[in-house]
Amino acid sequence: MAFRDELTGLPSRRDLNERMMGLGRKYTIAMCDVDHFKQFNDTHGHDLGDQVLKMVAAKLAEVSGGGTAYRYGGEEFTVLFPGREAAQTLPHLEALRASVESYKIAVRAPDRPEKPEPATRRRGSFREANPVSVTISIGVAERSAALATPEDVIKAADKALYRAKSNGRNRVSK
Ligand code: GH3
Ligand code: MG
Ligand code: MG
Repeated sequence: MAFRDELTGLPSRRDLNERMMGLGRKYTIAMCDVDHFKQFNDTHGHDLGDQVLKMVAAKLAEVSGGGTAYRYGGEEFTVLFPGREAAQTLPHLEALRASVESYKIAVRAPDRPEKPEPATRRRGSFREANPVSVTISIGVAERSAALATPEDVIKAADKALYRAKSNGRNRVSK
């Protein structure tokens, strides 16, 4: 239905599907997934999880190297690079990965702390001293004779993403 994802403002999977129909013979697809995001939600709450997805989406939207980012679903995103070989996209994806890793997320202090805070410290103020961060893993694949359709390339990028996860996460794998 919607071409734009409500939470992140990124174009949606439907838009990606339309775009994939008109691709030429050369393109690269990256599948990006937030690391240990279930644990993040469990620790910090779903609302902060949503803020994290917005932050990650904002970084993805600004990816360099001619890529366009889409929300594929949940905490998974796709970056499409028309006319690019995978090797050309790697520095841009690495910069994206590093940018997410270095982003510090302020955690709101609990509304009712066990120990009352000094009056000077306002309720709900941000605890800048203890920021948290997230990382993403990225799998990359390019169109080739063996991977002739966008579906083939997405599957290969997913396999590369799986390798990025099993090799320790917070990395780009080809
Ligand atoms: P991995 O590093 O292997 O990717 O682990 P993971 O925990 O990120 O993977 P898993 O697939 O187990 O969990 C994905 C989590 O993403 C679970 C789900 O609650 C969360 N999630 C998906 N969509 C949203 C969303 O829109 N908002 C929030 N806050 N969480 C979401
Ligand atoms: Mg996932
Ligand atoms: Mg994940």
